[in-house]
Amino acid sequence: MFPRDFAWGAATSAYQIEGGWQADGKGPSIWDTFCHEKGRVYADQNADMACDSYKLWEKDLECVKQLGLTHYRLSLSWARLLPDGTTQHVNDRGVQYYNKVINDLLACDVSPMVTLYHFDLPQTLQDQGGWKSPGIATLFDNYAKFCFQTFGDRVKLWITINEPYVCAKLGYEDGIHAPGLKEKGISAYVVGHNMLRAHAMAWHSYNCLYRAKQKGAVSLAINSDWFEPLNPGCREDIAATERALAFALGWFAWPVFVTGDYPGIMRSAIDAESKKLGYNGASRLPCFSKDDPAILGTADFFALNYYTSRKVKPGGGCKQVLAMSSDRDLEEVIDPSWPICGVSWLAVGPHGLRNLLKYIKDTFRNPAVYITENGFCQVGPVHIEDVQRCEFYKSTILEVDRAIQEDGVDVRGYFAWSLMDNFEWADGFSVRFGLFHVDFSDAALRRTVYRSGKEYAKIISKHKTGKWKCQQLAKKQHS
Ligand code: GBH
Repeated sequence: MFPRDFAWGAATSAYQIEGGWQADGKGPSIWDTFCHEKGRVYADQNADMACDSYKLWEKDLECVKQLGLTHYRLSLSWARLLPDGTTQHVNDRGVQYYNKVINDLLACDVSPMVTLYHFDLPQTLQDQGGWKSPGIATLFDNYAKFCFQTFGDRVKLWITINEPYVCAKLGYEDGIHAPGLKEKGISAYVVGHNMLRAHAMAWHSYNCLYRAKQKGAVSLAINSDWFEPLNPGCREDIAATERALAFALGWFAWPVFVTGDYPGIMRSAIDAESKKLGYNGASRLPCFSKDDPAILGTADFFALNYYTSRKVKPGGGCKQVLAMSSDRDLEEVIDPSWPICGVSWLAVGPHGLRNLLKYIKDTFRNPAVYITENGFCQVGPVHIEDVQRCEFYKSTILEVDRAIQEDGVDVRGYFAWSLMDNFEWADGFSVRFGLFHVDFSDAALRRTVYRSGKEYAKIISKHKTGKWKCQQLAKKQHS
């Protein structure tokens, strides 16, 4: 029982699939640099080639068609379009590539959802300070306007930035994503701040310059786990859970959807910790000034990337170091009954997605929601008959159905991560999220559907409605 015109999608991102890292005038990105350093990525792998989608796009399109998707979410490589990051120099062959992808999708009745930034900053901009520098917001805005101008006649769903949380925390706090910095307790907040400013500028540009003509919608993709108290009767565990949600979902959703500023819980936790450690000076969590673009209201829908759940209790406040983990001060527990799949962080509590959707409805003023990523991986020997992942998709989509029918959440679409196996960041090719298997040892990088891909196609064909169903029916009647 899914709403009419529900979007049934799958997602990928440029660096994870395209390869062609130096092809046809593309500039390097921070992920090219990061992967070419020793010891950064599993087995020192890189995505110089990846799924070679820059050359093999038509193979990807076959996969999209085989699943019967109504939507395909992809990201643009900033450095492929603008090799030095600025609009001073446009790489026409990059433009041609994405034009072909978008046009081919539309020719098959598949709507593109396009992400402008999925972790791959042009290296030249990193060299000028990257996301730590306030000037990045204007550079991003220029890039965004260029993309709206070039592709917006055909693209109606835009994501500015994918997972600012991951960029900030894994890139600048933990150092396990590019650019690999470990400036604990400081830089992640600055980066998150500049990402919000950049996102808001781009949204305002779309709103003022393109919306009337192009009639699309713009948001940012926010990732969050579902959190619940370890002991639901314990006040400290409940407070820790609120803190966990504020530091993940709230960090970006609260400013955009509720107040234009960070959650109070987050600021007071950070400031209290600064005081405890004798850290003087301005709040480590930056403040928005009157010169900043208004942040509140800069999303036309809620884009959620959801993967996993945690139980939470207080951390005990005993770490005497400057770090986000000290600010959050909590301990996360995985319920042993939640199925795991080989990566330490991904345990599936199928109820988590439904709960998070309900929480979003109640906390962020009942927005239209697209689940822009959700998935389950396999690690180790490949199983084309991936029964566990079939179960995962069935039970998860059932939870989405319940969120819509029973909780009244306005969910507009679901995007599986990912269309095909690809470069899983620091885990390289060792972790497979695809609905299609990619044989990375085969020169042709052959794509083969998994059983979970077939299962997802079945679910889609059972539920899809609207123009897609009509067109299918029309085709049937003609043949
Ligand atoms: C998404 O992030 C990304 O958008 C996508 O590109 C990626 O391929 C997909 O997930 C699958 O991972 O290593 O223990 O520090 C999802 C959110 C948050 C999940 C950070 C992994 C790392 C935990 N991610 N988390 S750990």
